[in-house]
Amino acid sequence: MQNIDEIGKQLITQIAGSDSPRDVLKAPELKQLYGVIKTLPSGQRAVYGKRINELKIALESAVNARESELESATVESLDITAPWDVNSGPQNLLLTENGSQHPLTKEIENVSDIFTRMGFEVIESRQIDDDHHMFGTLNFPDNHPARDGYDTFRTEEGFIAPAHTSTMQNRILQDGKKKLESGGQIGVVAIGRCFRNEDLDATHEHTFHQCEGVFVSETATLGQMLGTLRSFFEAYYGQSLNIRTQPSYFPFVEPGLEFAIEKPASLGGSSKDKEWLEMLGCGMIHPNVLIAAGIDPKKYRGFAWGGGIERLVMLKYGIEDIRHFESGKLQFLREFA
Ligand code: FA5
Repeated sequence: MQNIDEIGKQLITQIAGSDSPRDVLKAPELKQLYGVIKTLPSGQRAVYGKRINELKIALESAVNARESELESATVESLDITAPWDVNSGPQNLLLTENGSQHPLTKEIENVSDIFTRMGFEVIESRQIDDDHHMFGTLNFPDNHPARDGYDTFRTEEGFIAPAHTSTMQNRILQDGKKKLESGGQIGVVAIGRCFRNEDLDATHEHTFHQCEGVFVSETATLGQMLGTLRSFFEAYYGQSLNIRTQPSYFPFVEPGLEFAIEKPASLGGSSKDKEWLEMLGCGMIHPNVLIAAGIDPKKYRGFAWGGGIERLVMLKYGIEDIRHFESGKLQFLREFA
């Protein structure tokens, strides 16, 4: 019995210092101890067997403790930030390539930077909305045919995937009300995804991005709006541009305009045949839209615009089909890496 205690102590000490503790259980001393049972008179076997069992349990728990100690030491020393050398690592792994920003992400950052420099706050638009923000606060009367023009996707619960970023107008106006009341002005640009259930072609996607601008002060004018838009497009395309507007109808602006730029020679325009490219819809914010946000239209006036980001980028880089953006085609994406 004394032998069991001594051998047990020795093995437990060995286990505690071993890098492969389970191997200690194969020690010849243990085999000898187990072998003794057969040689004992039957009266002593039960007591001896019980002690051997206790020893086995003690050794097993010492092994488990040591194994978890070793495991946690390994985890701690693993440096996941260490550079991996493709030549010294395991063979036959796929080589990885550096990823790059999606061209739209890059251009959205570019657009945001320009408006930020002009003094606008830039926010992201929502990706799920409701009838109230899509139509109600934007002066679309109930059952008005203009609602159908937006080809909206709706969930069974009645939510709407926004078909334009104008769904943000009421929120921007409500949030900025206090600024107006304390003598300031509202100047916010909202950028984000829009969704339309319409036929797809080279210039129409079901999912695309828009950039919405909202400006309100006591003295805002249409001239300021045209100046703001011209400055933006000239900064974005890096050159001076000819601009033109023509009347258009949107229930949430009065007057409503379509804003176009003349295709410059550097972007494929011809000096012989002028080509006018419609870039966005815009206008002076309708008094009913200001009223819906609790802003007095007799005291304040504002302008708003909304334009597609993809078409802006397509012109800049001569991209012929809008569907490339969402296609996930690496050949297309690598051109912007
Ligand atoms: C609107 O969406 C209005 N909310 C714009 C507006 C805002 C007017 C504020 C007045 C004041 P429209 O449906 O024309 O307008 O779309 C604006 C721009 O979004 C288009 O000029 C185009 O660049 C882009 N666009 C619209 N539908 C698609 C589509 N299916 N795929 C890609 N771009 C699109």
